[in-house]
Amino acid sequence: MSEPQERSELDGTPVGRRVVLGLLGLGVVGVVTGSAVQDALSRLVAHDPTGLSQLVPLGSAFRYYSVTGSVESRDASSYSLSVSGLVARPATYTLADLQQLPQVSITRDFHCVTGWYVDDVPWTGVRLSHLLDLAAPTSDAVAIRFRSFDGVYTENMTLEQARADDVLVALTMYGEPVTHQHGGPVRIYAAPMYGYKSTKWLSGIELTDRDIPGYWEDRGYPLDGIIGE
Ligand SMILES: Nc1nc2c(c(=O)[nH]1)N[C@H]1C(S)=C(S)[C@@H](COP(=O)(O)O)O[C@H]1N2
Ligand SMILES: [Mo]
Repeated sequence: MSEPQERSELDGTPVGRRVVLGLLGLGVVGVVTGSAVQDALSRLVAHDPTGLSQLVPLGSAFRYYSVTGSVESRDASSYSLSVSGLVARPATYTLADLQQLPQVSITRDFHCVTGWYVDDVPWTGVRLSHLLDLAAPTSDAVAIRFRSFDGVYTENMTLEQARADDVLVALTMYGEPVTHQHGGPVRIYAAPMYGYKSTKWLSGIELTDRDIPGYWEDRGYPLDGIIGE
């Protein structure tokens, strides 16, 4: 597996990492540092069949990910979300438009495919299925391509997956507007799927006639990304 290029913006160094690495018999402490160690360890644990992951203190902290260095901030005056492609009614939503649509709350564990997770994260937002209903996908539409205003990140999902009740265009996290670091003002939260499916800094929802691999799918991550599969 190629080295993921996710960059963690988390500077802190968890206590006990060397101990943990030692426990796992991993001899690479000298050649990797900082978040690289954490990511390597996360991946190792994620794929470790021994159950050691339960002993390792990786849970309960978000890592902030961006595949680009820094991302411009957008707020109520500069944010917009387009719904386009194979739809009868293309639309562009401001943040206020999204806030006026019916809001749904979900609390779930957040799982990155590299092994870290956070328990019981509360989100609110508009069901993606609601925006899809408003857009009226044509009969050719089978999938979605998400875009980010970071200018680089893309994601994909089948229309069927996107219509699940627990896939949100998320506006709040922990009861507050989604912060810039977490992909605000608007990001996807796709509860059934690993974190990479939850596009941050969401700018576009494009209906397509095939499931086009996104940024991480092009780098080997599963096309579906369902947690546990
Ligand atoms: N635009 C964008 N969205 C993204 C990513 C990214 O790098 N850029 N990383 C993904 C991955 S791999 C994960 S685990 C989550 C992390 O969300 P967080 O940064 O809020 O913790 O965002 C996902 N969405
Ligand atoms: Mo991730």
